[in-house]
Amino acid sequence: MIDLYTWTTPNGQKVSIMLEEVGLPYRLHPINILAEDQFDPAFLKVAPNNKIPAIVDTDTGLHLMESGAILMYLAEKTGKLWPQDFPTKWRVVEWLMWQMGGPGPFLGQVHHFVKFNPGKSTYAEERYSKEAKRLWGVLDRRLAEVEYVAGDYSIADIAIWPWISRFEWQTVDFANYPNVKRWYLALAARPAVRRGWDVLKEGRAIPMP
Ligand SMILES: N[C@@H](CCC(=O)N[C@@H](CS)C(=O)NCC(=O)O)C(=O)O
Repeated sequence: MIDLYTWTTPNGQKVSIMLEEVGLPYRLHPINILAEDQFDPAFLKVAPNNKIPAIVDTDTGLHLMESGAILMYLAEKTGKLWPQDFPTKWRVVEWLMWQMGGPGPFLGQVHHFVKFNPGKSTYAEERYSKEAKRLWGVLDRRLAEVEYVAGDYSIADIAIWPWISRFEWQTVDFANYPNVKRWYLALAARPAVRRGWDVLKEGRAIPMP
């Protein structure tokens, strides 16, 4: 059994989508980051960085924070969505790390400055909006070459997709990124993605371009 500590954000949705894809049983522990649940000392024991997502695997006793590490752990535990043949394995790691270092932090800053704090820093709004478009361009060029970012559907797609699902906050126009659109719609049609995206089972619909 996996205990999942999460909230309705892209980093959290990555893990619930993965759990739904691989079919592992899990118990949901909502951590309302707007109510500062993430600073509860009990949560700190599971997630020393005070951020969601985190898991505890009752089979192994391991607790784990950081969504990229959790995706790799669940993939290795189940033998799914992370091909282990050399060097294919590293193409998946490459795009997973790209998400962790690029779309995660930078699209997060677009949400922060453009969506929630407009007018507070023109410099930050311009800088992060420009970076958002650059990152979307990188993804679009990659997806012009391959069906999924690392070839076959993998944890790399699961890491990136929830960030793209917040496109309405990111000052981008899907019309300029046709390959991202094709890929986005393909993942949005997957029942496991739909279930995992609506992690708190609120009946919310995935935004459609
Ligand atoms: N690198 C971390 C980032 C986790 C993260 O930023 N989580 C956000 C929600 S998406 C959070 O818990 N924020 C609460 C806070 O910053 O206090 C991961 O990928 O797991």
